[in-house]
Order: sequence, then C-alpha cells, then structure tokens
Amino acid sequence: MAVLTPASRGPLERADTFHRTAGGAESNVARGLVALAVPAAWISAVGDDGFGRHLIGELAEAGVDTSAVLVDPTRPTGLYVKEIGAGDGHPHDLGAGRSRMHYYRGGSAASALGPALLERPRAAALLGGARLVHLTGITAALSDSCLALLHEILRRRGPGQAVSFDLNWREALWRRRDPGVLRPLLDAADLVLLGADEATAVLGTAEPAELRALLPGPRAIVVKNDARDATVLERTAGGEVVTTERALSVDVIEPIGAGDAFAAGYLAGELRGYDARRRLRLGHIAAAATLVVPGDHGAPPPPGVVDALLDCPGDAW
Ligand code: KDG
Repeated sequence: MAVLTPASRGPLERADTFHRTAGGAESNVARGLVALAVPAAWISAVGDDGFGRHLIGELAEAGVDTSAVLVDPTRPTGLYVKEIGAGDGHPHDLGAGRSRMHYYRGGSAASALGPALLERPRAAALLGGARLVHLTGITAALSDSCLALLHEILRRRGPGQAVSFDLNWREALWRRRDPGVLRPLLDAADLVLLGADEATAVLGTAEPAELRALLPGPRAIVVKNDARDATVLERTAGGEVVTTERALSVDVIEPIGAGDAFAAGYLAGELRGYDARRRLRLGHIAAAATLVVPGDHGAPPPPGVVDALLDCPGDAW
C-alpha cells in the first residue's frame, strides 16, 4: 500500500503536509527480511499509477524481488493515511502515543487478486521455489477472491515448504465480512503469529494452552504481548515447548509496522535455524527498530550489534 504520513502530529484536519512512503503488512515483512539479509519476494498487485510505481521502485531498491507484482490498469493502488496523536487536548486528537490507519483501498488492485494469480508463471515459480510463504489475515478481509487465493496457496503448499500466517487483525476491514473465516486459515498454517489482543478479539483467548486447543494444526504459535514479551509454543519430538522472551524497551515514535518487523525478525531466525530464544530476540530487535521511526519500516541495527544482542546473557537483554 501507498502510505501518507502527516508531517505533524494531531488530527488530520490540521495536517497540511504529508510524506509518501511504502507500507502494507506483507511488503513490510518482505522488506524486513531483506534488511536482515534474507532474500524475499513480494507478490501482490498495484494500479498503473504513480503510487504503484513508487511502491515497486522503493521495494525493489530495498532489495525485494518485485518481479511477480501485477500492474492492473483498471484499478488503483491501495492507500492508507496515518494519523498520529499529539496529546494536546484537541477534541479530535487520538491522544499521545496513539495512531490510526484510514484506508482508501475499496476496489484497489490488490483487493481484486484471486487464485488466477497462481497461473501466472512468475508468481507460480516464486511460490513453488520458496522455503517459506508468508500470508496475513489482512488479505482474507479484502474480498472473497483474496480469501480463495489464500486457501489455494495453503492447499498447493509443496513438501518441505512452510506457510507462516500473521493474524494481523484489522477490525475496520471486517465490518461487512465474517471473521470466522480466519480460524481455519490459521489452523492450516505451519507457523502462526498473533498479538495477545488480536487473539482475544478473534479467538476469544490469548492463553497459550487454550490457543493450542483451538489451533491444533500449526507446528508453532507465536503470541506477542504488546511491548512486554513474546511467547512461542512449539510442538517438538519431546512434546510441547513454551519459550518466552522479553521485548526491548524503546521510546516509541509510532507503532504501525512493528508487528510486521517482528514477523520478519522471527522468520529470519526460523530460516537460519535459530533456537526459540534467538528467534524471539531477532523479532524484538527488528520491532524495536521500527517502533522508533514514523514509517512502517525501520532499518535494524548493523549485524555486529544484532549478533551481540542475540548472544547477550538473559539478565543483560
Ligand atoms: O502492519 C502494518 C499494516 O497494517 C499497514 O502497513 C497497512 O497493510 C496494511 C493494512 O492493511 O493494515
């Protein structure tokens, strides 16, 4: 999605100047992976417009493979506008530290995606050759054809290929759609990521044991607990193993995109064969880098710093 971020905090009626950046949950994850030196492609659709060209250009420049992104001349690129609270008492202000997304994406190019995408040779080749395919619940909310596409990707998963699924609950997108479609998607994935608040909203609980009973399918379930910690429940040969790691404490500028950054860090760790503690830490490091910038994506610290953080003893973390 194209993103317009106001240059100043406060209600949109007061915002005169906006910065255009790139966002969208899945492209954020692809970008986060590449920033951690994990090759990634983003498959989606944009309009034949300036926002779409900017999005493809920015992601390609960041090193994401955009060769399978469809340019649809009949529909616009999805857009969202950020609003960031100022906490200055204005009657329409969101409050300090709070932000909101305003979507302009009805009828967008991405919302018209469907299983036909899988017949396109480049998309099929990328999906077929990937060790890991990352999907999110946002796509499920966009249209029936997008929902069908997710089911088809899960159904066609190849041997040795893993599918990760981030619930990414966006209430505003589900007002006219049934969120009951999300649970079967989560349960069909190999690895599920979700916030404790999202889990409570969609599944009625964030308790690890109760979540496991509701989602017996995935090998691993990662529950993020706001800024506090994250827990992974993993089915191993020795039984279910639960690992929790505290989040890093940072001065938050704006939180949108931090969940995607966490996913990128965690998945990078997964692809590198890290143990659970290091996977969670890499997620927290990437999330912290995004929490301290106003955009959807913050560059992670240099590899030497990342390694030092991954290796530091528990009481120094
Ligand atoms: O996680 C951040 C995303 O929510 C944001 O980039 C926009 O993809 C987006 C969405 O639909 O909310």
